[in-house]
Amino acid sequence: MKKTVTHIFGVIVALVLALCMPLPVFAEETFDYPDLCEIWAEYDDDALNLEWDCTNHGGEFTLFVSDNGKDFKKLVTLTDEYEYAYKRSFTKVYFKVTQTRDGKTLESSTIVAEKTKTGYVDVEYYDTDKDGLNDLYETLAGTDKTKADTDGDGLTDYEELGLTGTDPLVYDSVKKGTPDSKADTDKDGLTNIDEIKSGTNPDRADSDFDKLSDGNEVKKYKTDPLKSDTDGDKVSDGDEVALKLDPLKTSSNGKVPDNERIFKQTIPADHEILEYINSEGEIEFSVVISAAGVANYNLDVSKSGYGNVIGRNTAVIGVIPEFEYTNDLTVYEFILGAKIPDNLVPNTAESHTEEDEELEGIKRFQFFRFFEEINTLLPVNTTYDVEKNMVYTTTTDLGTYCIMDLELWVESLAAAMYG
Ligand SMILES: [Ca+2]
Ligand SMILES: [Ca+2]
Ligand SMILES: [Ca+2]
Ligand SMILES: [Ca+2]
Repeated sequence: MKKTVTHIFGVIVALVLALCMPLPVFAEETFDYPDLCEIWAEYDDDALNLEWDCTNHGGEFTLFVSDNGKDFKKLVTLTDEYEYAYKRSFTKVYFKVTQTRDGKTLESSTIVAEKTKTGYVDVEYYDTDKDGLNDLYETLAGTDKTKADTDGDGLTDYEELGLTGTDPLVYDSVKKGTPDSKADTDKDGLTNIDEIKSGTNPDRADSDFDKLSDGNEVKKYKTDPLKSDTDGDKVSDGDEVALKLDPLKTSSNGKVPDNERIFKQTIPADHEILEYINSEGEIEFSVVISAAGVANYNLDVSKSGYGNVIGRNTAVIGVIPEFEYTNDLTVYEFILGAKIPDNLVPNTAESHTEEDEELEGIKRFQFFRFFEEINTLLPVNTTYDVEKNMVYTTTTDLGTYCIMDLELWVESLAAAMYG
């Protein structure tokens, strides 16, 4: 019987995985399945070959058959046998098996075999109570396969296991005294049953990731909790609320489209969106941006993909950042600031400062932008705040920027020319 054992339990594992649901709670805690007796069938040569297997072998097996999934009749009783060839004609037929061993009886899930018009026979585990969880899954979860809502809390077993993440065996598993349907698992202001009705995720406070909770969208702002930009003007609902725009109108003031409404916003060097490019003791970048939308939600900051190439130039100092902004939102002005740490301010090369005081101290640091179209770094406007060791560039074009030590650059050029 080795072959059958592998076969049926392989099917069970495949089936549980196919349901795309977390395994029942008991399985996560102990990885211990209850004693099972499960049946499967395959159609071959005009016979439906039924096979079953049980956690504990031996005993007496009774096979039951039904044509409606409810009224089962005894088909055959066998001792220590694990297969049976069913040869009667059918279009749709249901089976289950019981094992009687040591005075105890264990019943399998019901399977249903259905013949399609082409003669192919489809076999599935049956969902007796039609709650969306088939009988095998219910057996594994310990729920009642004949009752859609085992614990009577207003949520079906499927809703609890697949949607709300609540316990299908406990009436008030979230909050004592409150049925799970009326509880608010994700604390977003909507009860679990209301979330199921509105299609939102009962286990995530902000279903559409627009930074407004499902409850606030439905009750306060009347926005769509499943659409991050309800009015379709490219400014997300959360951005509109934060900027005091109207998330239900594409032009809140009736004149300028919301995605062209400019707000001047400062992103300091210690802001979390700059932490990829800033680290203590190195050059620290900061941003002042005049743009539509909430800048720190829409500005994407990373280390540039061109960094490896650009960084080969020994005159380039520090991290090479890249900035992008959400498409369709206007950027009016982008001021990139770089604070040069004290230890980098004194000149390292001594050859040119006497001749050119433009290369003295932080004034020798120049912003460059990488122009992808021509694969070249070109200098861009650079201003200084000498008191604060700050170097700035002002632009409208985001992209890859870097800072070059012009004195080192001149020196490397001279070395290349004169050897
Ligand atoms: Ca329930
Ligand atoms: Ca909720
Ligand atoms: Ca939301
Ligand atoms: Ca919008």
